[in-house]
Amino acid sequence: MTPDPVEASSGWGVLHLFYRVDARRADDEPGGAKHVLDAVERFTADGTHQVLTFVVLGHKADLGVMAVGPDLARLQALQHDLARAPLVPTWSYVSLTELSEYSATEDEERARLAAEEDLTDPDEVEARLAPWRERIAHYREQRLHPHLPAKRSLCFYPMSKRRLGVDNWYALDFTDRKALMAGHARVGRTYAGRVLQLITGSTGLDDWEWGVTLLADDPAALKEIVYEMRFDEVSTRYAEFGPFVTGLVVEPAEALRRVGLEA
Ligand code: 76R
Repeated sequence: MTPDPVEASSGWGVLHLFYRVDARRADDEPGGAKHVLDAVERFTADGTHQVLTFVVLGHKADLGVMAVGPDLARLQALQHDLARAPLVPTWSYVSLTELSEYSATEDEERARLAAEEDLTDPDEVEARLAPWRERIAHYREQRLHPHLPAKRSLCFYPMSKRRLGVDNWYALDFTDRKALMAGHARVGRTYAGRVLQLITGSTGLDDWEWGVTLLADDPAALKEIVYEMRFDEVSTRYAEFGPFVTGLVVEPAEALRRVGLEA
């Protein structure tokens, strides 16, 4: 029986699951990979729920599964189905996709066009605002309802904004936070095309405030963007980080082969 769907009023559910292969069980129970492939197949069958599988570098885990979709009950069912495989859970992270509270508004874009490009003629302004609106709509849609892209490498880490003495992000005015985030976004945009980021919110849901999933074909880009952001005030003064996990993104069947699970 399929449980009743549980959908958030805004945003999709995101589950990062990390496992070690139980080598003894894998040897004793051949076909362990099939449990995983069946679970993924069931989860993604509707064409909306998506999975990225990755093999993990280092001993924090062997296999990572990032699952995304509207129905939290379906995400839990995937987690439960995976429990049949010869896998030992090592870590997990729960979050929801979300829109940023700091995105530029149309009035701000209008003001920017006037200030930076001296554009005030209504027709010219409208000619620039139309594609801007379309780009923003597309961007917001991708943030809330992402299509998980196929890049070769990935890193995941949770983070929070600091609340310590004078460095308390939550004690800042919205205007100050917005200005700081604009600086952050400026750095981020220089990585457009090289690094895809999925920032998913987990305040109240898991131990940190956001999950950060970065995807890139070039693993060096993962290191460079995180390094460069450390010098940006939002990270320098206000960021706290959890553990980092790095993996190589591969199709589920191939990921299972690489960690020693046969179908
Ligand atoms: O409006 C927007 O959504 C775009 C501006 C933007 C916001 C609001 C943005 C752009 N980010 C935003 C929010 Mn980000 N981001 C991180 C990390 O390791 C570190 O120091 C930080 C981890 C990276 C690498 C990254 C990359 N960002 C956030 C938030 C929520 C903050 C809040 O709400 O208080 C976090 C935790 C966070 C962290 N960010 C970008 C990037 C990149 C590459 C961009 C440009 C994306 C683009 O323009 O396509």
